[in-house]
Amino acid sequence: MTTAEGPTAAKSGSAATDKFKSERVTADTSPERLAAIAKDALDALNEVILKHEVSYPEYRVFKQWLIDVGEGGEWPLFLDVFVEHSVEEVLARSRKGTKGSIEGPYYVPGAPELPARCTMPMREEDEKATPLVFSGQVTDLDGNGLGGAEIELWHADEQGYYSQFAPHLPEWNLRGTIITDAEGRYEITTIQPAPYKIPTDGPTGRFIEAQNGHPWRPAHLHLLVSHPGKASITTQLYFKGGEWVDDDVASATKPDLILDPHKGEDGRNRVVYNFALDPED
Ligand code: MBD
Ligand code: FE
Repeated sequence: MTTAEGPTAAKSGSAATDKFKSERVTADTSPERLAAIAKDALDALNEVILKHEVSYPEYRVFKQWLIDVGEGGEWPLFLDVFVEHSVEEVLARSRKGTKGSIEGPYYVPGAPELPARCTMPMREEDEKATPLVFSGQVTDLDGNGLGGAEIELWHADEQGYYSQFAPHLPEWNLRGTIITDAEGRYEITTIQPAPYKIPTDGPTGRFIEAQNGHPWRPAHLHLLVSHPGKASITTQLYFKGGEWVDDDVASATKPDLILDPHKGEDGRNRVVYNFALDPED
């Protein structure tokens, strides 16, 4: 949805690009490995052109689309929706603990610290959504509680918007860094987010339309759980029976990551989910 004060593809796309560029990324890839990956990537693209007998007009439209994705700041969005799941799949091969999922384009480090029992930063009147009380324990692979673990939690509001990527929201709305208690436990009060619709007014939206896809992700919570001496886990949690859980445009759901909240006596939805962290790589 695009409203006067709501986000647009161009605005949230360039915000995601600006955030990404401020991070300064590096990788310790050897020149030999880089050369092999670059060659295979180019071979794959050329293979598609030959297979489909791509014409000059089609080639030029492709070139223009690539330019549009860059100018609209949509590379973080496009890549995280259509490619990141494979990178996560590779990482998951070496992990035994809690299942991971993709980070997506809307993580922001440095969210306000909150105690183990807390309410997420949100607007007045409880954010006009179903309250969700999310509790559990962070442990190592042997089940030992990890006190002082950090749970970075970020998610969309009931309209599907993320703070810092939609200009009408307070800076840290629905973003927090929760510190577990001495036993690794936490109880976080937040709200149930809505499904997320990829902006359809930009080049990523046009791409989705062109392949007859839909632009939806199921409602989800994003988490990054970390503790000194342990491997951090970036993951997402979804809601049982929710729309798009079985058809995520970003291919990022897993059976282990689906919550089944139940209404408590106080009318709030409650759910328990525990995290087990692998040892440091
Ligand atoms: C999201 O909220 C998201 O999590 C991903 C992966 C892509 C676009 C929007
Ligand atoms: Fe998301």
